[in-house]
Amino acid sequence: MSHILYWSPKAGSLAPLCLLIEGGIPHETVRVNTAAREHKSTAYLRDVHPLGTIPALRLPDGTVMLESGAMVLHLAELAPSLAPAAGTTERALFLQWVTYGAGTLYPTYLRIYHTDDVVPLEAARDGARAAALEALDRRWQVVEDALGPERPYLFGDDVSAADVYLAMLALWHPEAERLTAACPKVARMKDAVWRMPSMRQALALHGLDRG
Ligand SMILES: N[C@@H](CCC(=O)N[C@@H](CS)C(=O)NCC(=O)O)C(=O)O
Repeated sequence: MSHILYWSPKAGSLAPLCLLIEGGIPHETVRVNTAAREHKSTAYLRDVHPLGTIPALRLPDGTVMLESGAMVLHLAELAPSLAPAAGTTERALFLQWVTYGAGTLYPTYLRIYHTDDVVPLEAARDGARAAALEALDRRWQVVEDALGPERPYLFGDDVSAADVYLAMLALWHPEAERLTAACPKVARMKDAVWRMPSMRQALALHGLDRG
């Protein structure tokens, strides 16, 4: 059996798919039709993801893995060229950036796009969304400050799985021009990831290759 990635167009499956392709890891893909609420179906909740979210990754032995950040780290282990060597300072920072994406940036987007999940009072949601957007600015600035002046990626000229993950998260920014103006090095990193043939394929599957 190969890996099976459960995906949908606007979900966090984009980075894992790019890494499966880039790493030459045998895989299949299963589209989850969120418009038809397939991710909340009894079968999906029982057999794939108990919280009904996307992505999910079925490993070759049939075990289902949750959490996009963990998938990124796992795939970088299967394709070692996608991460700095274990035990080095660069590896420590690689782990930091993937976890930063998963634990700091991703939840900020959920505050913007799924405000009703975190703010029960409808009248408070606009304010909460504005506060989340400001938090997002501050959180991207940390990545901006870490990127070097000339070379596109976190670790110079060699792309890592952390760049791919952060590039996916940059795509989700609700005001792309605001991010590019405040964080030009983040925008340059995303553009470099976008030029990878593996990302072009992943974008095409997700229907995001126009623009
Ligand atoms: N921490 C999870 C978050 C997954 C997540 O919230 N995915 C969103 C799409 S990006 C989703 O499926 N939302 C649908 C819902 O919550 O019902 C991960 O990183 O995999």
